[in-house]
Amino acid sequence: LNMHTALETLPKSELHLHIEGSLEPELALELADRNGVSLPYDSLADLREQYQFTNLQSFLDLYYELMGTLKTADDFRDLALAYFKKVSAQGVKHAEIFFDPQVHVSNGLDVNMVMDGLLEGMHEAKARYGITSGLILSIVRDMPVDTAQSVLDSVKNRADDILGIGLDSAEVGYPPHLFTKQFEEATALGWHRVAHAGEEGPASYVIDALDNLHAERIDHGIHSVTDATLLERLASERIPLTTCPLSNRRLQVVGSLENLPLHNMMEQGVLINVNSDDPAYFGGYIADNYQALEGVGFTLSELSNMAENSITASFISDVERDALL
Ligand code: ES4
Ligand code: ZN
Repeated sequence: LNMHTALETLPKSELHLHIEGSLEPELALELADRNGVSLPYDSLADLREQYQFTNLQSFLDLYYELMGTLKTADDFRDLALAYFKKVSAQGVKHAEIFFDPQVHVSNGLDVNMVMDGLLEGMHEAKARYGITSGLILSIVRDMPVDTAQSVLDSVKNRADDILGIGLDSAEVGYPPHLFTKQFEEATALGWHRVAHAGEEGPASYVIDALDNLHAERIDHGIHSVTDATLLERLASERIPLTTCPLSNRRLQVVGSLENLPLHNMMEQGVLINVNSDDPAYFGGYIADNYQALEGVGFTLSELSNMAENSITASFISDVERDALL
């Protein structure tokens, strides 16, 4: 068994995946055509040239624009199924996937329709590929707080269809505590709590997410490395970091993969796992992220450890988890 295949077959969970970030350019153009959405690109080649990002915002601009091609429940089902089909060949047994309802609502869609489409795809993925999954409603932190509150209000009556609440989008200037009330309400609904922090923002935002949102996992979190006390806390409280190597490189959060502080944080006892973030934008799905780390010297034993961490860090029941480990 060569290394490449070994990394594809390692049983793993994906815990940091924006389902809209799995929208491949081909599908975006097909949906634009089908749904009568006009995009300022003449061709696939023209669109492909837009995927050169200099920071988080330069990516978000394209990501939000292409999200506008998603219009119907079938579009969301097809999007989810295309993702699950890809990762079914990459060892993924379970996925906890983000969606950005505020953006869909601002595009005129009904959040319940979006969820129905995604849940149908997730249900079908269980039947076809045996992959279990859950939905994380992610707050888009650079949109007005009342738009976050209003999507929460719209889905409260179907709280069991949602696994958790998240926090994503442009980080700097939008500290976690702005959403304390929404995270409290989510907790009352029985949802788990995660938050993007320490991607472009500082370690203090990670602390903010832990103290004020009571986040159970931190998405990215790599800037935690600048604060030794925080690293000790992440280790002792067993707060996993869902890291995304290809994302960090493509958004120039790090100059090169060698500069990612993963070894450092693992040595301090922080639970690190590997994810794709927005695979259609960053040059690869989850196994490609494992392979990229292998390319900069991570051993099979370290990578297996991270795959095992991804299952430990998931929100599935102990019974389901034991079956995967
Ligand atoms: C995202 Cl890479 C990343 N960071 C923050 N928010 C996001 N939403 C989608 N991808
Ligand atoms: Zn993300």
